[in-house]
Amino acid sequence: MYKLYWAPGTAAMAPQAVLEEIGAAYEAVQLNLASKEHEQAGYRRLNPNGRIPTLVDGDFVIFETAAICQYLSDKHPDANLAPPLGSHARGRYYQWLTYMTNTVQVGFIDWFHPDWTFADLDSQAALKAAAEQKLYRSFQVLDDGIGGNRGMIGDQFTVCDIYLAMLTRWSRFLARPMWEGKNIRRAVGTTYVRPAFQRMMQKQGITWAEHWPRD
Ligand SMILES: N[C@@H](CCC(=O)N[C@@H](CS)C(=O)NCC(=O)O)C(=O)O
Repeated sequence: MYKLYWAPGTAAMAPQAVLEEIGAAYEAVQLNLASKEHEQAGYRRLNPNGRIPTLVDGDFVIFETAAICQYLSDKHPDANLAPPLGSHARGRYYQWLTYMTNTVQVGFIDWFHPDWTFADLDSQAALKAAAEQKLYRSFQVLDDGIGGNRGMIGDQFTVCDIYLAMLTRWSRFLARPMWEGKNIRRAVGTTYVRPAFQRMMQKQGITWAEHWPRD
């Protein structure tokens, strides 16, 4: 049985949605961000960065959200959450997942937590402003990448779509949320209504509807 260390609305959304998609049994271990449980020595032995999420699979421990999602989808190929190895679609899947984690997610971290990089307030404000502009450019890249397709990887629902939905929910705090991109909005609109994604949100005690634009 897997064990997922999580906190509501964090990057643990994606691996928990993947666990729900594959129908695997798992124990969800909630960490209290306010009391900084994720920074304590016991958790740092699992995740030396003291970040959420972490997955434990027997005596194997893995951190980094995108890595956990890929590990789980590879272990459960029947769930069909990744294109076939060696296919162009698989290459595209790597491209978008890498872009979302190493560019977009990092942009969100700079926007939400400029204090993780700079101590002084002026530098924090400058980083946040720059991150926001970079995020808007990356939202456009994602929207153009989806184009007229159903989701990020053609018609196939993959881990990339789950990741995109997670990032989109985070963007609700920005002046121009990701759903302003019509292709992102269409793609994510088909993800957050999935029963697995809904179960993840229900288990995390988080919502979607009030953040989503009304037509
Ligand atoms: N690159 C890491 C980033 C993880 C990360 O920064 N997680 C946030 C939650 S979304 C966290 O641990 N925050 C701790 C805090 O706010 O103190 C990953 O994808 O797993």
